[in-house]
Amino acid sequence: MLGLGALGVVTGRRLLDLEQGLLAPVQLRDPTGLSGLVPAGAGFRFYSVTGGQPERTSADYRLRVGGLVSRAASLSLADLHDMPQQTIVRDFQCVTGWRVPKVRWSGVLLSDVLDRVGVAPAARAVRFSSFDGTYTESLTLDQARRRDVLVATRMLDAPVTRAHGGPVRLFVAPMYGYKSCKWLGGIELTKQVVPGYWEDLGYDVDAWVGRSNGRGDDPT
Ligand SMILES: Nc1nc2c(c(=O)[nH]1)N[C@H]1C(S)=C(S)[C@@H](COP(=O)(O)O)O[C@H]1N2
Ligand SMILES: [Mo]
Repeated sequence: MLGLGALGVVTGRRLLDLEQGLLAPVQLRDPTGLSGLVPAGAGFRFYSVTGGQPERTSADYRLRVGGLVSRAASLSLADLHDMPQQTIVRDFQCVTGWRVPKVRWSGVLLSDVLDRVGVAPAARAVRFSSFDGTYTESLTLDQARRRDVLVATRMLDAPVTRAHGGPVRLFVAPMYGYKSCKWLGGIELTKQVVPGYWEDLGYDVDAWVGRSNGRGDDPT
């Protein structure tokens, strides 16, 4: 962990460079810059656009679900654990090229979370925000309803660690890793897709593995 403090500084500096337009476009397409070089175990790499790892304990964690819904909710970890649990085993593929084969993920279907709050007829998309205060992502409502999109509380046969976005992160199996928002804090139903953090910086809004971003990866 010693390296991560220094890494935060480097990453912060790098984001400053991004904001000031000092990096060439090709570097712009390298998500999170240097933080992606940090191995995070099991073949994963550690990503955080803020350079840090925000913390919520199991007791104080809440997932706020609102926007175009009939019953906005604030779900605790216990609420999520009380819902039907789903497990899927799928590869995890980052758009920069690394892939972790056959990762086991467990949690609640995003679709079940949406049913719990009641999606309003006008809603067509879902927007996710991280409690890191910066990262956002989105899906169309149809994508969000897929059976391979999880609000994940377990990953690699253990509770999702803080570094991997715990206690709760999104896992969007058919899409590149940038869709899988870490430190998931909010879900908002919206009229249309709002491009997320990396999409504002040039990545495809649809992030299908093997089809988007001009990459020829095998679908996961
Ligand atoms: N909040 C947040 N979520 C995020 C990111 C991030 O920087 N911040 N990076 C994304 C990218 S590009 C990838 S590949 C995965 C990496 O997950 P990991 O850090 O658990 O390996 O998280 C995704 N979710
Ligand atoms: Mo990524």
